[in-house]
Amino acid sequence: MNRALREDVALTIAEADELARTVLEAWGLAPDHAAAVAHTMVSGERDGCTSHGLYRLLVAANSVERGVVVPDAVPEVSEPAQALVRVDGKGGFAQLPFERGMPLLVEKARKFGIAAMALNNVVHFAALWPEVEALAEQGLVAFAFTPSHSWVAPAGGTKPVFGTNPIAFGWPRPNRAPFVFDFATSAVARGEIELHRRAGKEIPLDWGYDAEGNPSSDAKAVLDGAMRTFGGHKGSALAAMVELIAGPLIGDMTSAESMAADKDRGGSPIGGEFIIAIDPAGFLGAGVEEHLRRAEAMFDMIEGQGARLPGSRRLIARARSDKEGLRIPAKLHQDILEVLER
Ligand code: NDP
Ligand code: PYC
Repeated sequence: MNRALREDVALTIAEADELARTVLEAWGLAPDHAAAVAHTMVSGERDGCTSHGLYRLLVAANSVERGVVVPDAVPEVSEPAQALVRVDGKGGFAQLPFERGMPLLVEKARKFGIAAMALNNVVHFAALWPEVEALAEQGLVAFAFTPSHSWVAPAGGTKPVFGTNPIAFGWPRPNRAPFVFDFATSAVARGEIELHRRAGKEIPLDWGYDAEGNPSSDAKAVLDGAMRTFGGHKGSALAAMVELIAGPLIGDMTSAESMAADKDRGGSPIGGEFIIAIDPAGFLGAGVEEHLRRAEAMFDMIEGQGARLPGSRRLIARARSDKEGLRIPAKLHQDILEVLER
C-alpha cells in the first residue's frame, strides 16, 4: 500500500453522514439543519469536490463558535409576488432554507414557466451544484448565484472588492443525470487555496496577489492579499453581476458588506442567494421532448470529439464513492474529531 493511502481514512457514505451530523449537532445545530448541512458536505466529498466536502465541518464549527451563524434558526417562507419565493434564513446556514423553499419554487416555475427564489439572511459555506442539480432532476432549468466575502480583486486592480461569487447552472436531460456546472468567478474557489495552505503546497502564480499587490505562489499570502477573477475582465464582470443580483436585487449584502458584518470573526459569508428556475414546457409546450433531444445533439458534439462535459468528473467520482466509499486525509479526520471534542 502506498504512503498516500496509508494516510487516508476510509468511511462509508453512511458513516460520513453520521459523523457530519454528530459534529454539527454537538456544535448546537438543530437536527433538521444538521441533516441538511451534512447532506451537502457528504455530497461534496462523495463527488470529489473536497474544497466543499467534509473539510467544511471545520469551517461550519468555526462559524458556530464565533457566533456568526444561528444554529437553530427557523426559516420563514413567503411569496413577495406570484412568481417569487423568499426564504428568510434568520441567520442560519443556507441549506435548510433552500430545502424549505424549493417545493414552492418548483410549483411556481411549473405554473408560470419561470420563478425565482431569494434566500436572505443565510450563512453560506457550500457548493451550489447540489441545488441546481436537485431542480434539474425535477425537469427544470436552474441558475444559482451567491456573493461571499470581499476577497477578490477586479481585473486591473489588486485590492479585494468581490466575493468568490459562484455561478451554477443545471439542465435536465432525458433519462440521465442533468448537465450541471458550478464554478467560482475567482480563478479558483477560496477553499482550494485553503486546502493548499493546509497541505503546505504552493499555488499557481495567477491565482492571486499578496498584500502588496504582487503575484504570489504562497497560499497564505494570497489568502491575506487578494484573489484574482477567472478569465480577466470577463470573470470580473460576472463577479460584479453576482454581487448585484444576489445582493442589492434581493435586498441582501454585497461581499464587502458581508465582510464588514463579519467583524473580523473569520466566519463564513452572511448574505443572500438568488435562484432562478425555468420550466422548458413554458416556451415549448408539447414540443419539449423534441427540443430537449436537440440539446442532446450538442452534448454529443462536445463528447464526440473527446472533450468532456462539466459535471462528468463529478459523476464518475460519485459512482466510485457509491461503490468503494470515501477516503479522507487522516489529518482532516483527526481535525474533525478534535472539533467534536471541543
Ligand atoms: P472548478 O474549477 O473545480 O470546477 C468548476 C466547474 O467546471 C465544475 O462544474 C467542473 O466539472 C467543470 N470543469 C472543470 N474542469 C473541466 C474540464 N476540463 N472540462 C469541462 N468542465 C470542467 O470549481 P471552482 O474551484 O471554481 O469552485 C468549486 C466549488 O466552490 C463550486 O462548487 C462552488 O459553488 C464553490 N464555491 C462556493 C462559494 C460560496 O460562496 N458558497 C464561493 C466560491 C465557490 P466537474 O465537477 O465535473 O469537474
Ligand atoms: O471556496 O470561495 C470559497 C467559498 C466561499 C464561501 C464558501 N466557499
